[in-house]
Amino acid sequence: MEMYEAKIKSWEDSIPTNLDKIDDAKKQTETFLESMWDILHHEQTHLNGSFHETVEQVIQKRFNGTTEFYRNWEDYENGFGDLNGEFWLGNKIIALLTSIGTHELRINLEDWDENKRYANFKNFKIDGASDKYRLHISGYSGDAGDGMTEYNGYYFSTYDRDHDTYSSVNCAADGSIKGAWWLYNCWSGQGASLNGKYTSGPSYNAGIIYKAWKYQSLKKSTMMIRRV
Ligand SMILES: [Ca+2]
Repeated sequence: MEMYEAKIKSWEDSIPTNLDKIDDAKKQTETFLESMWDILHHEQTHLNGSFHETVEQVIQKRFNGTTEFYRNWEDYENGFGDLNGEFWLGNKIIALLTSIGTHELRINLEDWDENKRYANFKNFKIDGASDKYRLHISGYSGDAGDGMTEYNGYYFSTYDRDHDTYSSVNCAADGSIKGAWWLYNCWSGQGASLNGKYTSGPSYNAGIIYKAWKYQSLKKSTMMIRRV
């Protein structure tokens, strides 16, 4: 999101390169993150029209396909979409937000018949750009099934950046996925792919996929993080 870019840039510029000043760097990072959470909280409050005791930051929201999610590495890095509609907050900011402290992830899902399920993860964090936004996730609970723990430790991939472990194919660009995710093998286990190209109904090809609950694509998904 453009609105964060200036802030991130000023934070990056403020980090000392001298290792003797590593404590200063840590302090500045913490201060920066506090201010980012404040900004995000204001936005969420503005959007929701109410103030929540617990700050939950939505990092992904999809419900009608108006925002194209089949996008490249740079778009996923910087974020895209509309905070009032469908969007991906951006890997850069998600990595920053989860870089200090412990964060939970909650995933809310809905199918085309308005059935709803959820999945919580007690620990959620993604590494920075130099580590290809590698995922760290554990501690599942919920009623959707655990579609995420299998991606723990894997890198983020997009159709133009193949970081999966399947050598002959870029899974993110494969017709059955067409998404951007922490992919390893194209499909295995109870895989999820919540950023797949939107479908107009339940489909086995692309779309919002969360196989731990259903093999066919879903209508809606929301991913949100919370500091604990
Ligand atoms: Ca590959």
